Amino acid sequence: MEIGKILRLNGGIYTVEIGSETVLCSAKGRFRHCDIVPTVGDEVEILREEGKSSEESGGVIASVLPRKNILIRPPLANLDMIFVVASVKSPDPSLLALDKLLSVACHNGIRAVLVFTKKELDPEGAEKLCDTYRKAGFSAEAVTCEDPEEIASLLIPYIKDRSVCALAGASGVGKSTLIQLLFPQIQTETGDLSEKTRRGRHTTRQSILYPIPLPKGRGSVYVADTPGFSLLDFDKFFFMEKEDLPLSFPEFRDRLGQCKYTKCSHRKEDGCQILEAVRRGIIPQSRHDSYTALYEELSKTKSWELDKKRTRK
Ligand SMILES: Nc1nc2c(ncn2[C@@H]2O[C@H](COP(=O)(O)OP(=O)(O)OP(=O)(O)O)[C@@H](O)[C@H]2O)c(=O)[nH]1
Ligand SMILES: [Mg+2]
Ligand SMILES: [Zn+2]
Repeated sequence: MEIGKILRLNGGIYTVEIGSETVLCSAKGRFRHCDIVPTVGDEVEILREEGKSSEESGGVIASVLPRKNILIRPPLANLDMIFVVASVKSPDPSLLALDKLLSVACHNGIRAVLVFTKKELDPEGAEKLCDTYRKAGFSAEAVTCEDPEEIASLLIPYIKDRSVCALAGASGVGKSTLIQLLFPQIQTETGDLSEKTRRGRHTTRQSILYPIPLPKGRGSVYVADTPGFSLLDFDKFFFMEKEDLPLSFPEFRDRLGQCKYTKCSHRKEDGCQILEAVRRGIIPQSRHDSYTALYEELSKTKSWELDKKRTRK
């Protein structure tokens, strides 16, 4: 049995990196009756199929090794960090979608760094967005594809040796463009937003993990390009119990447990320390607005629904 890493999934066929080769693998019916779905980023055990070259289906995924973490949307396993990408304009950022993604990352123990793209379209707006998120305790950078050197100098330091990182965000914000500018040896699909559908014409359709060799045989880092979500899809995606939500807002954490009521939901209660921090401008208003919206969304989700959605592919 050999161990490999899933780099992509296309039409039911997995591309698995085993040492220095890539092998196409199927998962057969093995996983149909359990909650585990082999996912890009997974470490897997592979059974080679005799008599077939690696370009054909060269193996079968026999098992998925224990995961550090797993995201359902975008579907990715074992992430060390995530660049949460939004454009300052075209498309306009949805802070709610951004905050939801940040919440999902924090909940799963994945470091999140914000990247605001297309800053040349609104430099002031870009700075304001960075300020908001830095105030909330995140790292945030504003970039433009017109300055690839700046992109590299700002973003590369976040990518640690041998780590797995992903770019995620709405469709058309420039995730594939960023990867292309950071790592010119990689061919990603990038495209204009079509006027009609507001989706990228060469939109990324699946999560793909690109291995990027480090110099002097130090191994690789892995960078994942992910399909941009349309906001409608993302709205329907539930992700945790509402009781866990406050913990997934890093700027809330120090104040939790200090409210007047132990069961404070931090929305409108008297003596709420979170609300007090919002009033004093310490916690950005937009972050609290997102918190309230997500809390209400999660309140409508029954836990059996959450389980179903959590295990759904
Ligand atoms: N003005 C401007 N346009 C940019 C910038 N970065 C990317 N774009 C354009 O934005 C469009 C979408 O870029 P992509 O990289 O395909 O976006 P994506 O996030 O990968 O989109 P999906 O694959 O659909 O999720 C392309 O036309 C890019 O040329 C930028 O800094 N400024
Ligand atoms: Mg893309
Ligand atoms: Zn409170």
